[in-house]
Amino acid sequence: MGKLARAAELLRAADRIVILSHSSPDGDTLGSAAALCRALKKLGKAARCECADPVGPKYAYLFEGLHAEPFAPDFVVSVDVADLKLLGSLAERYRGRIDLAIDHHGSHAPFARETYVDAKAAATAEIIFELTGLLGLEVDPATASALYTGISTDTGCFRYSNVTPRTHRMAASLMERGARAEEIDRAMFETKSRARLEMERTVLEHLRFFCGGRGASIHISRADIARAGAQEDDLEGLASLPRQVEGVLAGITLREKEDGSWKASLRTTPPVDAARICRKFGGGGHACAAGCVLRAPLEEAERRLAAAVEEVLREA
Ligand SMILES: [Mn+2]
Repeated sequence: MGKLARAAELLRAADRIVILSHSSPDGDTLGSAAALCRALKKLGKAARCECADPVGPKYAYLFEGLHAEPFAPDFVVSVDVADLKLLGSLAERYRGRIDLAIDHHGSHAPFARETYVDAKAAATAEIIFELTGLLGLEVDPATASALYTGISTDTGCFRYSNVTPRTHRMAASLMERGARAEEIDRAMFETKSRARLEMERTVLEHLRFFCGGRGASIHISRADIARAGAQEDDLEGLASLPRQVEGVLAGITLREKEDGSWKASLRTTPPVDAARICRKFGGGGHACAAGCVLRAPLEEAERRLAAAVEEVLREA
């Protein structure tokens, strides 16, 4: 397809629309869905959002006043979903029934009847904002806040390399339309649950350095998680902690699995290649972020990974 105007045309022709977000939803898939839902309702259509996983309290404001109406859809659109399997438990229900996919992942694996991907967009929310213009709609404050949420969360609050001048112009334009930027950014980036802070305290107690401070590791045991009362949400991004330390090129996070083995997440900075190290242990991933599983007691798992990192650093 290629043209966003075509996506607008398809949506305009539909009457009862279901909007799908990916599982383990983030601010972009939820913000995009909520904004599109509000826009479609303004056009007098029936619309509702669906996601395989519950929406965390942090994102509840996106859906305020949006009541999930029961109806049989005549059109299904996914937002920010790069692959059918990312729909989680909804994948089977909607396989072969998705009319349109709107996404910004360069790695998008087509699954919908028609697809619009803009890999230059920092967030799917940027595309949805453009789409509201094509639909001839004025963005109201609630919609502006939803779109701003998508853009801000997918850019790490405008810090990542995906940010373009267009991203900032859109954010400015959304603020002019009533997006509560300061409040949203505080909720997304400054606020932590008590359980999350407890987890940080615990993992920092376990923080160890090796290779003269160029490597660092932490671990998260099942007992630690239970003690903190932490949910999966509270653990998000913990693996990036060790590499945040000045001078650290390789950060290792070991998380205890149910069977007692340890899932390792490596976060590295060039010249250390995380995927290469993890492949030695039967895992894989990207150059800067990779993972593997070690069936060994914690101390041994840590020692083996540290040795692998040390070997790579010696070669570099
Ligand atoms: Mn996204």
